[in-house]
Amino acid sequence: MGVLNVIGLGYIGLPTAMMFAAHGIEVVGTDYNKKLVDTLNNGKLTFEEEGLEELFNKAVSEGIKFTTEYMKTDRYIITVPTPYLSDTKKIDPVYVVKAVETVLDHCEKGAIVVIESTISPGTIEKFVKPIVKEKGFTLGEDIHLAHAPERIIPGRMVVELENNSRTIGADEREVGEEIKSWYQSFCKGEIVVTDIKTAEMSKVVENTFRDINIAFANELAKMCHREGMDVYELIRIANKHPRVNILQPGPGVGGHCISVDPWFLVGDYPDIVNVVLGAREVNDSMPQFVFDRIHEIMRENNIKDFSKVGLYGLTYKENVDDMRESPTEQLLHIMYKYNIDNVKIYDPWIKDDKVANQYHDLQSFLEEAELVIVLVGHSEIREKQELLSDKIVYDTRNIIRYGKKIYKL
Ligand code: SAJ
Repeated sequence: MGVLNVIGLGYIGLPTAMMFAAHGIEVVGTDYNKKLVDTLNNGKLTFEEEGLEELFNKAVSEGIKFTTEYMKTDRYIITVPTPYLSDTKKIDPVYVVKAVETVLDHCEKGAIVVIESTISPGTIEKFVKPIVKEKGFTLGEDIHLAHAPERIIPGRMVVELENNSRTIGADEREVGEEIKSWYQSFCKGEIVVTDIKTAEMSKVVENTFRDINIAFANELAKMCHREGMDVYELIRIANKHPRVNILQPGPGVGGHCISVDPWFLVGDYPDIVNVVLGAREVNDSMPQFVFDRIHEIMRENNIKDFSKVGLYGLTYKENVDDMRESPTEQLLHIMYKYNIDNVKIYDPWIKDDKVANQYHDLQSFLEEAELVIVLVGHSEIREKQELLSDKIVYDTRNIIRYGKKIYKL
């Protein structure tokens, strides 16, 4: 087949494109963001990840190209964002639709178009197939559609790209097998071929499963707080059961996957969802819970001014530089609503100024803070936690052992 054109060079598209290129496939990565394309062409990465630099170098030496143009070829992988509409919670397929339209304006007859972006069940049927028809193509002859969702976790992207099992959804079996052979160039995990709708649904369901499990842990944390019990001890004990595996509570669920995908089910099945919606609501309530706890702790310690409070961590989880849907940002929004705009903030992974009162080194941040709220468990704070010895610490991640006083979730 011809050159593989990967459309959308974000957190998923970029490593995926590089992985194909590093394994001998001719790849062109396309993104409409010229700045991003220029950065890559200047030999710089657009985000940090373990092993990404090496992969980048390998892909470049194998000839990967980055451009704002779509290629004329017979195979495409679309990895553009899929947000949800804030009112109905349904998927907003605008980027996928635009990408497919542009692909159809460029592609060769018989091209395979794989959508890798997470999409809600039925998206290809409802939004993508009609475009193919409108453009005068015959599905299954001029154009073949498929969905190949990814499963990689930020922080371990490169390892997981190579080792995770994958799903390919294609309504034409041979097309599914063909796409499987592309991914087999680098993927050591099992690759299951199924139909499009099952592939769409499975991706959303996997992230929803995790959301529900985290929500359960968060709900337990609230119960334990009321009872003065240690939720971590409770979960540790319950998890001794061979068929129980409760996840960890925290200040909320962020990232562009787990906090987004379950909403697609809520949007599509409003009369059925119950557990899914409840879990979303519990997880979304955590920044408010943390805010209320900060108040309690301040009262207890006679801290009257938020300028003495420091928030550690801005990213949505540890050791990534991604702030999308981050619980800390949600907490800050709650604070701004109450006109609290003087808390100190620091995150070793966020180098640019993203919020007010942001510090860029741990030492000077700690000098200002009497009460430190640990919101993200970056390796930095795990390793340097002795620096917290004379601080009052509110540890929402259960990682800190040093502090004048330590409060848990
Ligand atoms: N979190 C908790 N408690 C836990 C685990 C996570 O509060 O016990 C929080 C994290 O702090 C974070 C959020 O949940 O704010 C999500 O983090 P995560 O590490 O669980 O997942 P993501 O969003 O980085 O990546 C997920 C993964 N999905 C599953 O594990 C089912 C990944 O495999 C997917 O590829 C990715 O979503 C995606 O792209 O869909």
